[in-house]
Amino acid sequence: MAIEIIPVPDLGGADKVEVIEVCVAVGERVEEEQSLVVLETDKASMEIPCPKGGTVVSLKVKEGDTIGEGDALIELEVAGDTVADVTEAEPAAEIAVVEAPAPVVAAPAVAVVSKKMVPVPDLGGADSVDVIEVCVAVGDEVAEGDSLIVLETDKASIEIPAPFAGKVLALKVAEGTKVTVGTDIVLLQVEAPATEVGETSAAVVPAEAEAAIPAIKTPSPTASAPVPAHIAASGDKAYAGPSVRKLARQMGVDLTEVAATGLRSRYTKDDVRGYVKQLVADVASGKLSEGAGIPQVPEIDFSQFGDVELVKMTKLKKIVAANMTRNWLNAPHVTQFDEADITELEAFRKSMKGEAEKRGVKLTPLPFLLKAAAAALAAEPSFNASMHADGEHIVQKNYIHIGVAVATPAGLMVPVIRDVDKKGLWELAEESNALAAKARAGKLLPRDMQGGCFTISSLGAMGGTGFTPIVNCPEVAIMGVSKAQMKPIWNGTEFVPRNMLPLSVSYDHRAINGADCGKFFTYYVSVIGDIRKLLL
Ligand code: CAO
Repeated sequence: MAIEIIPVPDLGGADKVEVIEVCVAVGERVEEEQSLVVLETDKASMEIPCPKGGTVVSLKVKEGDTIGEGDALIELEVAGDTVADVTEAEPAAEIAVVEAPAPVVAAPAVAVVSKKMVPVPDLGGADSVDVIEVCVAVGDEVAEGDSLIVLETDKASIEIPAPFAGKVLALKVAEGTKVTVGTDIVLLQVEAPATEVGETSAAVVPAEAEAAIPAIKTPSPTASAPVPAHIAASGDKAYAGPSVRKLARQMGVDLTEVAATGLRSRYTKDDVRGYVKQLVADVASGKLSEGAGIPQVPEIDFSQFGDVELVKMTKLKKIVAANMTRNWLNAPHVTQFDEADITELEAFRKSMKGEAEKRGVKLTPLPFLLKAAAAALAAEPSFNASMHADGEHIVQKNYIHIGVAVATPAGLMVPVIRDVDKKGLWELAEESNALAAKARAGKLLPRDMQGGCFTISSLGAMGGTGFTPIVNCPEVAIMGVSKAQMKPIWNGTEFVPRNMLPLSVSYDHRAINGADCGKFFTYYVSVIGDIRKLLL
């Protein structure tokens, strides 16, 4: 038996993502491909499968953690002895030089070089001190000097910095516990030559590391010297450590607006995150629109009119709601409507059904719509652009990637098909089938949803005669497809039955003017009406 750390695999470009569900428990036997955790970005949720079978020894993440590629997910006991044991059950500060685990499916190997325990340094005489904040989580990369924990005496709060850079393998303290000099704080995985670390004895901080830990003096009650930056005066006023202030700065949060819930009115990272979450929710629900000059929708107690129940929104639905509000408010929308005659297209598509079956692919109108969109984007480049953030430029794109809106149980997702102009109809059919299936299974990766130039939202299978889709910013246009139906069309001498497809195009009027849309749409409709034009 051997113990392996299963890391977060390639997340397709996502940097830090949130753990929204841990699907396994310590002691549980897991099979290969069984989901370990569910991660959620602002675009999608994805399940991370176990690359091999084994028994869960320990969990390295919990719900709410933010993790990235290569971070430890779980410790797994597997058959075989190819991987060295790196469990926490080993003597904590004993230095082990172990080989990198054998590569697992789609996951980068974690090279554990050595482990060092970081203890509480000299506290300048303070005895038993409260841990009021743990600033790191298992899997975090810390740089030398980053705060590990915050201690609090009755006179001051003290941030204990990491004496060296490394990755947090295990936390030895928790908020609310008491520590004293020498108490273990965290076990760090550090990269150092084996010979150097091999000499370090157990439970003793290396001399060079100890030297790096400043002796932190607790100010005496009468001290009049300026309070060091990492020591905030206590009292009635709420205060925050550097890590919390840094987070607040990164998120553009003014701490004076935030309610502090930590010990002795101290701000915690969760206070900052909670504040931002609430803001987002308020924007999505319209509560926060007053400040933007938009009249607020009154909050009503609907139970006065009849029976009601509150249904929790999924995180994805909340994100989609916030994005829709953002896009609707940022892009001045215009929507234009037209109908395309798809009588010939449908006849051709139906004639290809047998061939489609042989290829094991479903040939709907969608690949044709995609192909025509690529042709129209090339013909009318103002549609294949984005507003530059500087407000002074347009970003003109020389590639054609098109998103397809897919309704999934968790909410709306828009996977992107790349280089639509270079792909054939069969390839587009296969790819759109596969991406829609992946979206519905909650398996889309961030890279599957990035880089779109234009979006097609097809409600054709459901019905409707037309709708006004919201532009998927920073794209500048989106097409809405409704249900095709036979209609009597005047051909100049008589009414003839034609299969008419209702289409709408919403565009950002900052980037596209009405005449551009007229050209784009007319060309699009003519190509869909006669797909031989795609060959020209
Ligand atoms: N008119 C008439 N019939 C249509 C049609 C249209 N415009 N579009 C598709 N159909 C038919 C298909 O041909 C298929 O019938 P057959 O099997 O007889 O050929 C049937 O409807 C079902 O198609 P489908 O939905 O499985 O496949 P699709 O390629 O048309 O669409 C997808 C794929 C992913 C776009 C769709 O399933 C989906 O999720 N649509 C929802 C998008 C959405 O929610 N948009 C709103 C976003 S808010 O702006």
